[in-house]
Amino acid sequence: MMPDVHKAGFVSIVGKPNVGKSTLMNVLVGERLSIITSKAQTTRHRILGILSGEHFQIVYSDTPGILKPQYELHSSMMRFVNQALEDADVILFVTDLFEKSEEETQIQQLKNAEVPVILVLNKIDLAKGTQAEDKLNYWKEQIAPVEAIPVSALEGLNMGAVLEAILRHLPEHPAYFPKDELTDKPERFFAAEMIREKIFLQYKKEVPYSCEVVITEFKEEEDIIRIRSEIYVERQSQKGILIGKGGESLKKVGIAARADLETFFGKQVYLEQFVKVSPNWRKKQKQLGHFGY
Ligand SMILES: Nc1nc2c(ncn2[C@@H]2O[C@H](COP(=O)(O)OP(=O)(O)OP(=O)(O)O)[C@@H](O)[C@H]2O)c(=O)[nH]1
Ligand SMILES: [Mg+2]
Repeated sequence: MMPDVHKAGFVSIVGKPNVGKSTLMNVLVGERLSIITSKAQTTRHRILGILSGEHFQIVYSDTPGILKPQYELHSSMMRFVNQALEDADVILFVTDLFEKSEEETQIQQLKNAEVPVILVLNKIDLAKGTQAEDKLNYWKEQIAPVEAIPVSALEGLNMGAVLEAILRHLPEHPAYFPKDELTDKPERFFAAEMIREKIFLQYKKEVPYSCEVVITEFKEEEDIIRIRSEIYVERQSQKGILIGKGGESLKKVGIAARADLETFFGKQVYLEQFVKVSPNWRKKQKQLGHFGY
């Protein structure tokens, strides 16, 4: 690359739920911006992660996993995916060893993309025999990507190759954001997400999916941040599960979230949690609007 050439562009990370998109973005950016859990549909928003070098700026978009919408919430999530695809200068299509073949529409969309598609095959740390090679060949045949890279985001394997591939296809352009900017989301968003991550990790079945976290107060004082959070569930029975006997379960969420918040913000955190019921919020456009979807 000529030293006086500057490259910049939007790189959208898309793929099915749970393939490791968020893990990959966090490693590529070097920050814990997106929450990660072993459950599908952890990410519900488009989250920018910006990596700036002297001669480049990569604006990653982590996105929700692609699925067939069952609720209004899912439709909003898929709108975030589509917006990220529309903005993309490069598409990072992430799949893993276990993902079954995509639907035909998905394949056509990737095949006909007007921008370069880089295929990232994740979780190769778990590959046996020729599994990774076979999957790579399958995807090369299906979508003819400009590059196909086997990686393990979890173990940081082949991350350099992904960065180099992106830089090869990034357009010449001045930086879009100030070079010290990391993301487009406010502090409150990350606070809410960290609490939601603990809920995803701690509860089973439909409870995590029925939860939404809203930060109603975020007051930064000299040596402490005071955060007031509201956790919305869809039914009264879920409220009981979330809080637990004598408030024990919710307390655990609070302790785990607070530890992460303190690391993230580098400051002591005082966290208040309130649980509320918003019947069937995932199906209600107006309520979703209030929640930022
Ligand atoms: N073994 C292994 N596990 C991984 C790897 N990358 C991610 N994971 C795990 O896969 C699970 C899903 O990771 P995420 O990064 O949340 O996946 P995602 O694609 O963002 O998922 P959604 O947000 O739900 O669409 C987590 O349990 C990760 O720890 C990898 O390279 N190897
Ligand atoms: Mg994710």
